[in-house]
Amino acid sequence: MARSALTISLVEQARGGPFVFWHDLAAACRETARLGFDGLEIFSPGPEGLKQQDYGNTLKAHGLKLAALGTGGGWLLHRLTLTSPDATIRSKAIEFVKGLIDAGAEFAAPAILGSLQGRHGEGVDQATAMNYLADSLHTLSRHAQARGTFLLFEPLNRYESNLVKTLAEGRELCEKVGAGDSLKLLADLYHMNIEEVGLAAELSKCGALLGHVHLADSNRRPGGCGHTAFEPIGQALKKIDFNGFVSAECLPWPDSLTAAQKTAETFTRYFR
Ligand code: LER
Ligand code: MN
Repeated sequence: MARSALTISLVEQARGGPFVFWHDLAAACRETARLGFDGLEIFSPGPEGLKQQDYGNTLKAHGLKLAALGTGGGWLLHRLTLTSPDATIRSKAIEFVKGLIDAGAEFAAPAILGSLQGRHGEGVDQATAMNYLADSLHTLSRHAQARGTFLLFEPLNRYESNLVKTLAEGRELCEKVGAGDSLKLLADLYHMNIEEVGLAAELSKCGALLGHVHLADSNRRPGGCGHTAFEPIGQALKKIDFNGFVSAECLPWPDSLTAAQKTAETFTRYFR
């Protein structure tokens, strides 16, 4: 059965982005637990910034699981990517992700590789960028496996990257990397709404390769506040026995608490 999660950003520079809660981890945990969610996903400035938060104990005190750790702070704050033409930047990006894999592994939670994947153009052609990406995923998923966890790779819509936009392309890349269970796909319903022909059909094709879902409606507002049809999506996840997190990476619209409540209703109705 799918598990439910909300998101929090601890990165001021991500302001305006799709996270339910902002900055106050204790308050976010309190509300997340009160509404009956299973876990919380954290977008942090990186391994060092995360260490300053007593996040493990705070989550535990509220009976919550760490759902996943985002790595996009490495791009947002340091302009690191795995496909930069600059080898020093690529290797710093790898170290950044490894640090978050290690942090997540303490709580059996995966790290997410999303915006840190970068894009082709500006000094790196498509084939080279895809090779850099595949090599990095190989290194990072092996690192995750050695820590007893796995890595999540997230296809992004055309306005955010030009490398891997659909789940089919994501599946192809995972096959090429050949990392087995240590590399899984993250399906972000907002990106999928832009790129896919059919959401439920594409989710069904992922089977056990699907590791995590980002839940947002067509407009990136909380699920239930746009025009995405969640019924067939929920059914598709049930059919593949999805037991990962459906995590609300959505705008705090109209405010954080209402977004959390709306997500709880949508999750209970379609995904429980
Ligand atoms: C960004 O749009 C996104 O969906 C994140 O999960 C990627 O880091
Ligand atoms: Mn996402």
